[in-house]
Amino acid sequence: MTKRALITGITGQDGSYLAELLLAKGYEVHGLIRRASTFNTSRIDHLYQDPHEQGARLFLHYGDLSDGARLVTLLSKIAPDEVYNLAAQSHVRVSFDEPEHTGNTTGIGSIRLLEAVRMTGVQCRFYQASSSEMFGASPPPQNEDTPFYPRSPYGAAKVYSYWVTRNYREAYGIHAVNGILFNHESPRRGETFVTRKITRAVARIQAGIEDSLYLGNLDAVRDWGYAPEYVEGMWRMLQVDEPDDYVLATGGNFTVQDFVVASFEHVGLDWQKYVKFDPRYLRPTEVDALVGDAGKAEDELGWKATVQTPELARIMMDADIAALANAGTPWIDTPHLPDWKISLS
Ligand code: NDP
Ligand code: GDR
Repeated sequence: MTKRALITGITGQDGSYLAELLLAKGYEVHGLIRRASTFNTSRIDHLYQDPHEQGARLFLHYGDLSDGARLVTLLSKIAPDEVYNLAAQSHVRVSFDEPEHTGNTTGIGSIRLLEAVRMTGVQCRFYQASSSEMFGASPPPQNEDTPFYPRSPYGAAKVYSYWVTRNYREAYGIHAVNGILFNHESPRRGETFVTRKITRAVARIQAGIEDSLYLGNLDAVRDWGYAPEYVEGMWRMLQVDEPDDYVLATGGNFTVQDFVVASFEHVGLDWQKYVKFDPRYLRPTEVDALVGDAGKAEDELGWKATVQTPELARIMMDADIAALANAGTPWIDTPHLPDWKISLS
């Protein structure tokens, strides 16, 4: 029997890798996408199959985590075996600017989806994209038993989603699990997260398109892994018959400055000539250090990260250099606004 999966957030970094993985495993994959005035499917365009074609296994549906009725309709129509809830307003700094929207999507959105599962009675396994940001101010190393101490509206919303996922497991017997994932990155990472912001800028500096990179706090410690490995861990969590919660991490311990140095060194440039400080990128409350202990996932799922942060920086640098070479000079044509440039935060 072909297994059927529903992925919210399929157009994001993780959703795109997970869709690839599940299609490769023979699944029929359904993805929730938001209606936008521009195309927002660039990360999954290479997977697109005309639904009219015989044998198509990828299907996209308009929907939004703020629209509970739509989630109920989709759940009953698709009747998936596995649901991966990856959709979220996922940017920590932006969550301070848009706290209510973040709560509505990243927090309440999860219970809307869980309610859709409960109300329709569809027998499925449910994965919730929980985050190391929930640990916040709790000192490293962090594992499944570390107390939560979120430091942002995003982290607080993820704590809510974590607990409702556990509650629906205990209250209604839904096979629901939390994957507590530490930072994971890739060439598909959104351009405003710090790793991609760095590798994209270094490629452009090397190409002579830009001459500086503005950053905030360089001292934060993160445990950066490689996203394709992490989606494999998500899938493994749902294959275990007894639902449980798992941390995925590399256990590595690097500062933002370490990532900057590795990226500039990769192209033979001195980072201190180009990196400048901009307080706009500081957060009202920072998470100083996240370093994960993924021992439980290794013991019970056989999952272990193999790509450590320095190799990740090289992968992302090479991809950004190649993307620039292939695309030519990526200026948007703005004939009426000759001095206008996009500013990414
Ligand atoms: P991205 O920001 O790349 O993708 C987020 C996805 O959610 C996009 O597909 C986006 O759609 C969609 N989305 C946003 N708001 C809504 C909404 N209201 N309704 C429906 N869809 C919505 O995130 P990642 O792929 O990096 O992360 C996946 C999940 O894992 C997120 O929940 C994130 O918080 C969590 N996480 C991520 C970690 C990481 O290091 N990457 C670590 C731990 C947890 P659109 O493309 O239209 O914007
Ligand atoms: P994070 O990722 O907040 O850990 O959340 P991000 O890459 O945004 O920040 C990492 C660290 O870098 C510092 N920093 C900057 N960050 C950004 N974005 N831009 C800058 O210019 C900059 N300068 C310094 C930050 O202060 C921070 O300490 C990510 C997201 O994917 C979440 O969805 C996920 O849950 C967590 O990882 C685990």
